Amino acid sequence: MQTFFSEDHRLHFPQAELSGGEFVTPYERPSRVECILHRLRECGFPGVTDPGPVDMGPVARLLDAGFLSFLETAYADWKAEGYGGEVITTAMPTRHQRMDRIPRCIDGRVGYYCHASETAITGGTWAAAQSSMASAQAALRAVAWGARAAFALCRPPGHHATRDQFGGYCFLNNAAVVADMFVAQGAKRVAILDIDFHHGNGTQQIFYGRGDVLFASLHGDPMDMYPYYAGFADETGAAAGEGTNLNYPLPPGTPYGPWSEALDHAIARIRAWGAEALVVSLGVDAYKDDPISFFKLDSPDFTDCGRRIGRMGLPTVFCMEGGYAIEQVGVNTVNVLEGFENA
Ligand code: OKP
Ligand code: ZN
Repeated sequence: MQTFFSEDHRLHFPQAELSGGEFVTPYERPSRVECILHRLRECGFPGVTDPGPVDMGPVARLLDAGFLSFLETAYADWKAEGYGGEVITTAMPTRHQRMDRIPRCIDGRVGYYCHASETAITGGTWAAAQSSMASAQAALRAVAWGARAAFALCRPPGHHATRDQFGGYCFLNNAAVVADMFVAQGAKRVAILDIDFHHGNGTQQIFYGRGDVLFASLHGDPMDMYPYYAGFADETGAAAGEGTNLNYPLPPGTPYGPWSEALDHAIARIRAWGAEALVVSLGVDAYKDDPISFFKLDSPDFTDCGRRIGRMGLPTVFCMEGGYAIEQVGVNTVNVLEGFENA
């Protein structure tokens, strides 16, 4: 399968991430994708294609207009205020506070459009997030034109970004836009399978009330893990979307056995529902040595996982999400793709 990838991801590399009360070098760093590119080459995957420019039409159709214009000018607005550093929020509206007023000042706006303060916006973030989205859209086009599958090597990732909030290293929800583009092209039912270690709260939020896009996620139990306030099993969808949101929260230390049982369950539900196309939020942070995660998958397990996804027989777009064990992120990611191709 073809890979779509933009070098512009480099424009996003904040100096710091707030982690454990300290500023550390962000886990979500450029070397992650270099490692994946290296492994793709090593395994004889066809060349990597630059996606060309992003198409903001489908993005603007799905996401909040105020949020998009906020992202575009956040860094300039921050600098115009006289601030010296990168854009990091201090406050966010929480319970007992007003959610229906968008502050005028940049400090207030950043918090309004954010749900987690580990993630900084730099001068290059908007361009990088758009280039990540462009890769996802190019992969969608390849599949729409007849390829069985395509790999969008997205960076920064997207699945934590809601309709109107960034956070969790994510700015624009690539997988969500791809799913919505499948629908716009005539698919009646599209499934998103999120195998990243973290719950895809952004994707869930975007489709929670819709019956044409099913979202299924395997992830660390939010009682023990970010994003903490979403991802529970009783979140099943609302209104037209009732029954089309499937969460599989799993406890610390979960190995491949129970993880793959949850995967099979999700796959069976997606099949029974009658999905015509599949978007995979491909994170490999379920790996046993991931520095910020707590599952125990080993590298060969990712091959098996890819095989199970491949057996679904659906047109599939893979969108890269997380995976922070830098040495193994290439092997684990490409294992999923190889398993899929050899299914
Ligand atoms: C993004 B993706 C580290 C805490 C990190 C945010 C995690 C975002 C993960 N001390 N919290 O889903 O891989
Ligand atoms: Zn993750």
